[in-house]
This record gives sequence, structure tokens and C-alpha cells, in this order.
Amino acid sequence: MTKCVNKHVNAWIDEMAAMTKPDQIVWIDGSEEQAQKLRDEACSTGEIIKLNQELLPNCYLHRTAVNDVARVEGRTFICTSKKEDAGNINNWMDPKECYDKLSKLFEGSMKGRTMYVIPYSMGVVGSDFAKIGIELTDSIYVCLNMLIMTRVGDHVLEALGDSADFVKGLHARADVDEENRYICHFPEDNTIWSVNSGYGGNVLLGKKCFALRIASYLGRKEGWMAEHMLILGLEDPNGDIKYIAAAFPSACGKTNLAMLIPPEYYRNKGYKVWCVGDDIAWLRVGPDGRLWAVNPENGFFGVAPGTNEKSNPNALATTRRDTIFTNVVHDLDNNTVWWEGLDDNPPANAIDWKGNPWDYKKYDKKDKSTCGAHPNSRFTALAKNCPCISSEFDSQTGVPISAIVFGGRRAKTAPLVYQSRDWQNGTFVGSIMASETTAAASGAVGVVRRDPMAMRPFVGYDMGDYFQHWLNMGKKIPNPPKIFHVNWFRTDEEGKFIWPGFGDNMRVLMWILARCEDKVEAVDTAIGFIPKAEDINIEGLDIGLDTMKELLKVDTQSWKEDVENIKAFYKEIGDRVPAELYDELAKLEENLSK
Ligand code: GTP
Ligand code: SPV
Ligand code: MN
Repeated sequence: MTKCVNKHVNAWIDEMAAMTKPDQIVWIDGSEEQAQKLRDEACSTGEIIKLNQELLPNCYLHRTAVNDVARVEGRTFICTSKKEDAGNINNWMDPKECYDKLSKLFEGSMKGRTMYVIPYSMGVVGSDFAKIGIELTDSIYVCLNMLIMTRVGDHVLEALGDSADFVKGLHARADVDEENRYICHFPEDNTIWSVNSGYGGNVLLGKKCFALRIASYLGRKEGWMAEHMLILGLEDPNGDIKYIAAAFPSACGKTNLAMLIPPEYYRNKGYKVWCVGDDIAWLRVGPDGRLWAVNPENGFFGVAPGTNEKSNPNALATTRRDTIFTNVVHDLDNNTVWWEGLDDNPPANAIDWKGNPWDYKKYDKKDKSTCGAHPNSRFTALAKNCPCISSEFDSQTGVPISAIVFGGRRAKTAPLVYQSRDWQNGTFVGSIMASETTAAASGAVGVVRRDPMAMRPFVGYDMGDYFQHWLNMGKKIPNPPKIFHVNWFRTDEEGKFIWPGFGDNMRVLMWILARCEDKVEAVDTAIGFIPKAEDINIEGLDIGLDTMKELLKVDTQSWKEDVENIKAFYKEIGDRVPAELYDELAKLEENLSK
């Protein structure tokens, strides 16, 4: 197809091509034949490396520029006509000023290159939940990733018909110049412009840019929610499946929880976990008054380091075919890939993520600069290749959510799990989330920062208005999910994680679901409902009741310190923080001083 019938699409592409001046324009049609041509071309230029096709069929390796390895929150902008609509937590630029500034960077940026047109759908093509985007890019790597992460092709254009309702995404790698790297969102125009990066979250525009920043803006207008949440189904021995949505910040365990394998104790009884999504959920009120969720994505863009046969065998199996690896170690002997935490056999003859020979003997766990794989190295893999993918993955209606779980990475303060009192209190619990920063975004790692609902980098409007939207949604859901908070990352005096985590997190999910069904009592504390230590099943674990009590402890002093930090954060968000949340904060403070 040279041109589609949609005049809005064509006019926009003409305009963008006049600015970027590509040598040619190629439409991505979603066919395997075209995808293979693109892979071959990218191999011939060195953009990707074909891996061992017997061991890793249809798998490839890519290395980004060394200065371009994570999302750049400092260079991510929300460009609303009024600054206050973007809010204090987002970076803001005036839309006109931003278009002007970036036009200069895009001008002629595709000379000598091809502009690829990627029509994609977030959500099952043509379903009520789905939304369409078109990404223009000069990168084959982006095309190949989008072919995995989203539903791409001619059928998307058919579904669009002659409508103007699509998200216009423009991306150019340009010179990958850090100083001129911009990830800009124009929610009022359904537009995203990204320039001078070639890394995942900055350039796969269907993901964070559209499915969270633009979609959260649309969701507020249209009465639904776009959240940084995994979705999983927990099946009991009778075949009954309950669904949980969980929001953890980047690199804090969503993919791992979404694909967990139950501990032996539960496996033997016949419990199973099914993955619906690992990163993003779009949620709406269903006709039955419950909250229903879909995963708008088609694949996983998962953290590679730490993924292994024990921690996440399902993710590992998913990456054994049709996968693009980014910034991992290249094992030259087998032409395969490796990363820290895969196994105890680092390859002897290897190339690191920067493209240099790598000597594993010089690897020092405490010094990230000696890593073979970048700490934020990733795999891009098809959801349908996941052994535990839910039968509801392609459902048009999504799945009904019984529990929403918030969670952060916190060495202290937050207990293993607690339950909020109701939707309003649960919204408060989400709003005061905090987590140690990770390598998923550029900047310092391990610093505690407030990250409401794990959405701090992804809300496309004012954070106070976002909290208000949560409260408003609560009033519209006759049968709302119960809201919980978890923390897998509490550490002991030596800095070691106390809770075993990974598959054993199922033990906590079991308590959560039991609470949803009023099957277990809880202890009423200052922060909410905490399990009785004996109600978390520790059969088969080498931790005892005392450790469980330690994990569940509410340390009043550190919570009081947290309250001060929350006050400062609410102030920083500004005057749109709902009064209801200040009431909740006052209640918490009062409870803590009792
Ligand atoms: P994004 O894709 O960036 O949104 O990350 P994510 O939230 O999906 O995180 P992921 O599941 O990839 O986990 C990130 C890191 O946390 C990996 O290094 C995991 O090994 C580690 N991790 C995940 N779950 C647990 C857990 O239960 N306990 C511990 N200690 N570490 C965990
Ligand atoms: C995250 O950082 O939350 C990710 C990876 O899921 S990225 O696509 O880069 O946003
Ligand atoms: Mn994420």
C-alpha cells in the first residue's frame, strides 16, 4: 500500500515528510514477509545481530548508543496550552514553542533514510477498548519492536477507516544527541514527538507515551483509567479465576509477579497463575458494576538482568524465540545472549552491552560499570509465546478486577502487605507510594522518591487532578476492587532482602484474595489492615513466624517521618490535591500519634 484512503493520515504524513525529508516512505503492513526483509536489512547494516537460530529461533540482538539506555524523565515534556494542566510534577513546554523547537531538530533528519509508517492498535483491533496510533520512524529497530509490542498492519488502517481519531507519533533517531533529546507529548492534539533517542520507552511510542501519558489524559476526559499495572489471573483448584491488577514502579517486579509460578505447596493443590499483562492496564467500569481491565500491549519489554530459570522461568521461556534482546551480553562461542543473574556460567568469549570484549573475571557485583549487560537491558518478546499467557489475553472485554495492589521498593517503613479501608483510603495509599529509583530511568539509582500509583513519570496531566480522577472513578464503580499495598523489598541489617519474593509472592496474593472474599480476619493498625502473622502461609519456606512478624511490623517512628515527606510532596504537587486526601493524611497522622 503506498497511501491509505484516510485523508487525515495522508495529510499528516505529507506534512511530517516535508519536514523530515526522507528518501522514501515505507508502510509497515504487518506481514511476516516484510518483517523478515526488515530484519535482513538491519542485519546487513549491523543495527541488529542475528543470533543462533537453532537455539534462539528468530531472535536478534541490538545495542543502543552508550548514552541512550533508559527513559529520560528530565527530557520528557507534557505540552498543554496551560502550564497548570500539566502540573508541577511534569516538565512543561508551551506547545507552540515545543513544536518550533523540535521542528528544527526534525528538519531534514531523515535525509538519506527511510521513513517507516507503522499503523498500530493498542488493544484488540476494532474492540471497544482499543485505540489506534500511527508512528512514523526512521528506525527499523523501532519497527521490529512495535511489531512485537503492538498489533500492527493493514487491518488497523481498515479499523480506522476515514476517522481522524488516531494518535500521531513522530520519531527520529537523528544524531542520538543527548543534549537535543526530547520526548514530548501534546495531549490536546493527540500527538507525540520523540527525537534523538533509540531506546525503548522513549521511542516505542505505543507504550509509555501513548498507552500511559496520552491515554491517562483521554481516560480522565472519557471516564476510564490508564495505569502502570500488570494484570494476572489466579486460578484455584476448582478452576475459578480471580484477577488482580498491580502497580509497581519501573523495575520493581511487575513482569515477575505477572508470570509467577506458585510455590510447590499451591501447585500440588492445583493453583495456577495466568498472565494477562505485565506493564499497562486500561480499566473501565463494566455493565456488571465491576472494574474491568485489558492489557493494551501485544508483547513484553522486560528487564533482562535477574531473569532466570528460578526467578521467572515463564519469562525466560517466552524469550527463547521471536525475541529482540537489547544491551545484553553477546556470547560469541554459541552466538547466544547472557546477562547478570541468568546463570553462574558467564561466557568466556563475549562482547558487553557497549560492544567491547568483556572479561567476566573482572566483573564486580558492586560496580555496575563492570556489568556485561546493562542493568536496564531488555527483551522484547511476544505475549503469545508466554507459557502462562491467559486465555483472556485477546478478550475484547478484558477481565474483572478483584484487587488492586500498589507496591514499592522500600528497604524500611512499608510492611510486606496491608489493606486500605475503602476506595478513598486506597487512593490515598496509592498517592503516598514511594520507591527506590532503578536503572529503568536515567539518573541516580536507589534514592527513595514518592511515586504515586507508580505513575509519577507517566501521568499526562496534573497529579492532583489525577488523584481526583481516582476518587471520581471510585464513585462510579458500584462493586470496586479492594485496594492493597505490598513491599517485597524490606531488608535486614546487612541489607539482604528478608522476604524470598518471586513465586513466593503468591502467598501474599492468597491473603489478598481471602480478604476480598471476607475469608480471613486482619489486624486494624494505624496505616490499615495487616495480616495476622500466622495467616500468611509459610509452609515450605525457611522463614519463621518471628520473621513474618518483622516483615509485617508497622514502625510508627519511620511512618511519622514519612508523613512529613508526604506533606512536602503534596505541597509540591500543588493546590489541586483533593481535600479528601488531606483528610486521609490527617487521619493517618492522628492514628500514628495514638
Ligand atoms: P518495568 O518493565 O521497568 O516496568 O519493570 P517491572 O516492574 O516489570 O520489574 P521486573 O519484574 O522486571 O523486575 C525488576 C527487577 O526486580 C528484577 O531484577 C527482578 O529480579 C527484581 N524482582 C522482581 N520481583 C522481585 C521480588 O519479589 N523480590 C526481589 N528481591 N526482587 C524482585
Ligand atoms: C518502564 O520503565 O516502566 C518500562 C520500560 O516498562 S520503558 O518501556 O522504557 O518505559
Ligand atoms: Mn514499566
